[in-house]
Amino acid sequence: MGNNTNKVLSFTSSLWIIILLTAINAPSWAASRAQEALLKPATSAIVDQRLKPKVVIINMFSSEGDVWQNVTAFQLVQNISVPGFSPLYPNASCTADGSICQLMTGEAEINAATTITSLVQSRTIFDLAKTYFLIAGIAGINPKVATIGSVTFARYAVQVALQYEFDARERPIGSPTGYIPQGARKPDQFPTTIYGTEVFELNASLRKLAVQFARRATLNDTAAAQKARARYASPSQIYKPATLPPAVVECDTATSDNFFTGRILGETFEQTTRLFTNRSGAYCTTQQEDNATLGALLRGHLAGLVDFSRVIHMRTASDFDRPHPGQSAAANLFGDTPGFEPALQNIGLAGVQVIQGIIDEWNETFARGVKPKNYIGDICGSLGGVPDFGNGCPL
Ligand SMILES: *[C@@H]1O[C@H](CO)[C@@H](O)[C@H](O)[C@H]1NC(C)=O
Ligand SMILES: *[C@@H]1O[C@H](CO)[C@@H](O)[C@H](O)[C@H]1NC(C)=O
Ligand SMILES: *[C@@H]1O[C@H](CO)[C@@H](O)[C@H](O)[C@H]1NC(C)=O
Ligand SMILES: *[C@@H]1O[C@H](CO)[C@@H](O)[C@H](O)[C@H]1NC(C)=O
Ligand SMILES: *[C@@H]1O[C@H](CO)[C@@H](O)[C@H](O)[C@H]1NC(C)=O
Ligand SMILES: *[C@@H]1O[C@H](CO)[C@@H](O)[C@H](O)[C@H]1NC(C)=O
Ligand SMILES: *[C@@H]1O[C@H](CO)[C@@H](O)[C@H](O)[C@H]1NC(C)=O
Ligand SMILES: CC(=O)N[C@H]1CO[C@H](CO)[C@@H](O)[C@@H]1O
Repeated sequence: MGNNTNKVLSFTSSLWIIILLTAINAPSWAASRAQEALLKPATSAIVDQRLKPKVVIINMFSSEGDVWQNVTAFQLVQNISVPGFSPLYPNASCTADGSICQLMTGEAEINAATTITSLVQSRTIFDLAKTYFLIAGIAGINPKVATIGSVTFARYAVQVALQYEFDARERPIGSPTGYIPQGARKPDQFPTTIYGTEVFELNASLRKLAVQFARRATLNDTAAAQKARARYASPSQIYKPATLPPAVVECDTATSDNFFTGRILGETFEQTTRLFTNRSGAYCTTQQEDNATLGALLRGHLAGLVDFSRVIHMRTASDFDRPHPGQSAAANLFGDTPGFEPALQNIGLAGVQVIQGIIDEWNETFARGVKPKNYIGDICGSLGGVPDFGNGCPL
C-alpha cells in the first residue's frame, strides 16, 4: 500500500442509506414514510454510495494480508472500518473504485464467524449481492494428496473436530482414535446429532473456472521446501504426492479449532471427511476457520445479502499435517516450516490470476453468476435441493 493516501470512509453518516434500508426492511408505516421521502424532488440527487465489490478476499491473519502489498495488478488504497471486525484487524482495505476488497478475519472459528457475519450485515457500507468471495489462506496438507507450496481449491469443507473426543489413553477398546461422531458409538458411524455446520459444499462449476485461472500462475518454490518434500519418499509410495513439485490441485478441506497433528489424527480425519460426505470428499487441507466463514456466508445467503454460489475456497499448503517416515509427530510440528514462504507467495501468485480472471470476464460470465451443476449449501439443504452427501439433516 506504500505511499498511497488512504481515506477512512464514514458511510454510517449517509442518512439516505438508512432511509432506503428502512424502506426495504422496516414495518410498513416506516416504509411508506421513507418512500414518500424518496419521492420528493429534493432527494433525487441521492445515489447509492455503498461499495459493490466484485471480489472480496478473505484472509485470516496479517502474513496472508501482507501478500497483497506486493501485488502490482491492483492496489488496496482505502481503509474502511467495519463494526464487528476483530480488534486486531478492524479494517477492510479496498481499491479506489471499491471493485476489490480484502479483510482479515482473525484466526480460529469464533473470529471467522463473527467477522464474516459483521461483513455480511454491514449493509450501509457494502452491497455484496454480486460479490465473489475468495477465501485465501495457508493450510496444513495431507501428504497422501498434495504437497507444501501447492494451491488447493475445495468443493467440500468438513468440520472434522465436531465430534466426541476422548484422550487417546482412554479411548474405547478397539477404537483406533479418540474421536467418535456425535451420537454414534464408533468412528465409522454417521453422526446422529447434527448441528448443521458439519459439511458445506461449494459451486463446482465456479471452482473449475478458478482452477483454470490459477493455473496461469507460475508458482513459487524454494530449495528448502524441495528438501522437505524429498523426505516423504518411501518404498510404499504412500506419500508420493508429497514428493512432487507444487501445483494447483482440486481437493477438500477440513476445519478444526484444534490445531491437530500427526499420522493418527490425520487418518482419523480422512475417515471423518469420507464419512460426512458419503465418500465424495477427500481430506486434503486443514485450517481453523472455514466452516465458520462458510456458515456465516450461508446465513447471509438466507438473509438475501450474499450469493453462496459465489464462494471460492483456496488454501495454499504451508506444512504437512503428519511427519515423514522416520520422523516423530512432535519433530514435524515443532520443526522448521519450509513451506510457509512459498505458501504465502502462492496465495498472491494464484490469487491474482483468479481475481483478474473474474474482473476481466465480469460482463460476459461473472456478473450474472456461474450456475452450479452440483448441490451447494449445508448438510440440511438450507439453500434448496437435497444434499448429494451424507444423511442430510434430521432436524
Ligand atoms: C491503512 O491500513 C494499513 C494496514 O493496517 C496501514 O498500513 C495504513 O497506514 C493505513 N492507512 C492509513 C491512511 O491510516
Ligand atoms: C513482499 O516483497 C518483499 C520484497 O521482495 C519480500 O521481502 C516479502 O517477503 C514479500 N512478502 C510477501 C508476503 O510475499
Ligand atoms: C485502520 O484504518 C485507519 C485509517 O486508515 C488507520 O488509521 C488504522 O491504523 C488502521 N488500523 C489498523 C489496525 O490497520
Ligand atoms: C520464491 O520466493 C523466494 C523468496 O522471495 C525467492 O528467493 C525465490 O527465488 C522464488 N522462487 C521462484 C521459483 O520463484
Ligand atoms: C462451526 O461453525 C459454525 C458457524 O457457522 C458454528 O455454529 C459451530 O459451532 C462451529 N463449530 C465449532 C466446533 O466451533
Ligand atoms: C461492462 O459493462 C459495463 C456496464 O454495462 C460497461 O460500462 C463496461 O464498459 C463493460 N466492460 C467491459 C470490459 O466490456
Ligand atoms: C451415498 O452414495 C451412494 C452411492 O455412492 C448413494 O447410493 C446414496 O444415495 C448416497 N447417500 C445419500 C444420503 O446421498
Ligand atoms: C442453490 C443455489 O444457490 N444456486 C445458485 C448457484 O449459482 C447461481 C448463480 O451463480 C444462482 O443463480 C443459483 O441460485
